[in-house]
Amino acid sequence: MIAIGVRLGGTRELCLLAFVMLLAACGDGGYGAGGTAATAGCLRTQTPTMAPAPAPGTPPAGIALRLERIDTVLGLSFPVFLSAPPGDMDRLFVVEKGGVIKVVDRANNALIGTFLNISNLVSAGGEQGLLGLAFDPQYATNRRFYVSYTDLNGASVVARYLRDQIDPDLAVSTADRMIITVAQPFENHNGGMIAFGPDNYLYIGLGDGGGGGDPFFNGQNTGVLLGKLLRIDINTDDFPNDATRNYGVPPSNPCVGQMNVRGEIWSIGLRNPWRYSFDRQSGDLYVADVGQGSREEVNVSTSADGAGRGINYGWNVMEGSLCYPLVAACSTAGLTLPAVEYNHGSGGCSITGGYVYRGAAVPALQGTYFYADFCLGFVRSFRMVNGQVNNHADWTALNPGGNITSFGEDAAGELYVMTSGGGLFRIAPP
Ligand SMILES: [Ca+2]
Ligand SMILES: [Ca+2]
Repeated sequence: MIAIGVRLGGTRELCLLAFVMLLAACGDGGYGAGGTAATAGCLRTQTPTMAPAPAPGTPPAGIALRLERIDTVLGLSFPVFLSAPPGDMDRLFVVEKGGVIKVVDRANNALIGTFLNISNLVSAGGEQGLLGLAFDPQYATNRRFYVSYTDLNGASVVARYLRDQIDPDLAVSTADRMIITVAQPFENHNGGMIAFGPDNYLYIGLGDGGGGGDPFFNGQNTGVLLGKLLRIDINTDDFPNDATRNYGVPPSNPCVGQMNVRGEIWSIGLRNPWRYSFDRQSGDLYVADVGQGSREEVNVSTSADGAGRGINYGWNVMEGSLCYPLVAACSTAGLTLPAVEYNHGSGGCSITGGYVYRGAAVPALQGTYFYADFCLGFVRSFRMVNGQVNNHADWTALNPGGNITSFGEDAAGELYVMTSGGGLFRIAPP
């Protein structure tokens, strides 16, 4: 039985008790204070206007969904992610926070085996662990995949591994290449999501470094990588003399060539972008950023609008659409506000971002984005239509019970939801 400390009033003590608050909107000891918005010339300066999202209602009439339990024989320990290689309709790869990736037969939900076990490299306390997995777009031919974890020093690491040359259900146990290591000042807010964009660059989400309130103002500091969404080219090495950085910086990144600004930056102003995703059809970017003590948020940036390029998502000048801290006045100039947010008043604590549905099992769900709350365990959805939130809905039939750590998307575009207690479910028609 895993103890879950529920956040009440946002006190630091309760957050420390909540050691499995993986997504943790925790740590607000009150010593943070709102920062000043970044002024780097490479960032977007226009503040988009958006009508307030409607409150969630009942699901659209005529669409019924259920959770199909698939963890029955898997014995999962704290699953935090699920993915599959492009085009692989036969298998699911489930990431356990402790450092193990398991392979599951998609047809009968049977455990095929352990794909990779790097638990000896991973610190797995609190929000730490093996947190992300991304298969190379050319995985079928180059056998490469990428993992994101906190190492034994607590630093955020992205490393490349290879599938075994013979056995497709097994990975080579040692890393093929270390991609990047970013030191973390605190144990919380590690981000950890990694995903290839439609441009085949690797996007890396990093939280603000933690501690509560962003005490070092990393979110708005364009000279550091924490509190950012990064975009890198994993097929080159622009830093041949630096063993800790083995990647390229795409020349099309917004801040390349700017003085004192990290070229890896794609978006800034993030607190803990625990999960984000690209709509596999449209390329639109959905970033769910975990809030401090008041607001949880989903940000949507269309492909036509650059899919997050140069966007300042606001933290720690703002938390959602509120100034941070609440008592302060702030300017929204240059900041992009969320498409959807919800507050902590009803027990919500930490957003778990999901995916836009592009599967085949429920055609009426096409284009619908799902998200959840870690504490409340609700699953909600909405659709973006002409830049506005439509059909915002609360799916009581999809509440799995327990703490929702993540969604997953398989090669066919079907979606999954999982819980810290080991539950794994497919979102399915009745
Ligand atoms: Ca290098
Ligand atoms: Ca924000």
